[in-house]
Amino acid sequence: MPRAIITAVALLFVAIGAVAQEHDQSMTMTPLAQEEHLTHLRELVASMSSHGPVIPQPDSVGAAAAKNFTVTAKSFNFSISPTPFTVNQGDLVTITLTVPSNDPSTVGHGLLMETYILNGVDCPKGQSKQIQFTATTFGTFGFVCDIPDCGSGHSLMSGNFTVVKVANPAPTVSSIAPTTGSQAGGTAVTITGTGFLTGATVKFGGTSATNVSVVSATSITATTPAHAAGKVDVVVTNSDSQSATLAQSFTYALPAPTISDVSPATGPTTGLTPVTITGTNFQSGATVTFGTRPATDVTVVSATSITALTPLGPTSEQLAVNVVVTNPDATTGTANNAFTYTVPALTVVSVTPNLAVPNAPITIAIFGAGFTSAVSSSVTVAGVAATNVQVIDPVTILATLPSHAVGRGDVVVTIGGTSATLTNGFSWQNPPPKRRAVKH
Ligand SMILES: [Cu+2]
Repeated sequence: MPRAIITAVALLFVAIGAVAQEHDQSMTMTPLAQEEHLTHLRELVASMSSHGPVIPQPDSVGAAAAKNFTVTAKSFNFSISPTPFTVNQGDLVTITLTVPSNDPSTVGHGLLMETYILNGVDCPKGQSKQIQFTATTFGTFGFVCDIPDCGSGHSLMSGNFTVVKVANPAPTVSSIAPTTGSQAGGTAVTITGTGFLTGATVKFGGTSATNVSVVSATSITATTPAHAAGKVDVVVTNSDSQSATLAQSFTYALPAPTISDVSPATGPTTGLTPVTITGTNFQSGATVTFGTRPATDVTVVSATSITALTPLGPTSEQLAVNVVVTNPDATTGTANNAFTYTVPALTVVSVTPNLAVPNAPITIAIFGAGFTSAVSSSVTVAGVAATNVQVIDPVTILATLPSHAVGRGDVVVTIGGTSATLTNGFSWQNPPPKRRAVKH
């Protein structure tokens, strides 16, 4: 502002003070005159100031440091202790404004400051007033006495307050929990990262979150806004405009699937039973499990129908299993004990390997059906008991055969009181003689 204008403003200021002094000191200004006076003082202190964009006062104070000053207003200057009248951005500033009881003024003085004390605080003689704010906005802030009739030296009462800009590191966002919520919003989430400042805002897919609370520099809690289904970016923006984005980190999920029917509801533990699952909200790409095993040939026919082949059943006696549909967005629908496996007739189909050299133990895999660990099982080959008999699944048994002479015999699997035989299923043979050069 050109010096001439400052001078003119100052002269006008003096003139107002002089006019006020001509009247009875007890006469108060009309509300309109008071407002005009404040407007004028605000213009004056603005002309004395140079600062960054005004950052509103935070809801809760998380100040970097507490800075206390005593500002003694007297005819006709401000004396400030300690000096300089300077703080760092983010500091919590407490000003004790006092007017000595022996001050020559009759009405005391006041303090009006650009940005921070825009309505002025008046202080009668012999009293103190406490003023507190967080130095959110950096820069130089002019201040004046806001009582125009404090005396003829009133226009001398001015000064500057300085807030040193503090460059905060940009925030970072490392995680959000939970990572999924309803399209309707309302999911309470915790965002973890670094450098969060009081007053930070959060957006999900460009829409502002609600109930944002900066718990600490590394934690923010918030409530998700409503949003269409899909993955969205989560953006934290600090009060200094620096922001951090965790891309595609929150999923607005479609409603979770439900299962109302599994048909047929039974099938053998050998699996491969074609079933139709009826329900709601099935998404393309959904997967299905029966107990602990994934179904095969899963086809999402529609949002309400899935066809699949059952997997192998359990080897235990627990033959009723849960059926679970899992959508690609990780939501699940469960039908408890919706499918019951039946144990088919005990059958031995094949043995791998089915021959060995004599006089050495060997482990074989026996394939068949109706295998279960619910009752005890045993295996004999050519009448000799195998050891380490393990039911791996309803169609696989592992067993170790002791060493045996050349020969062959039946493979017999006994489970509970039932046996099944693969006739001449295993043989011991000497290796073929070493080949000599073939003569032609
Ligand atoms: Cu004054």
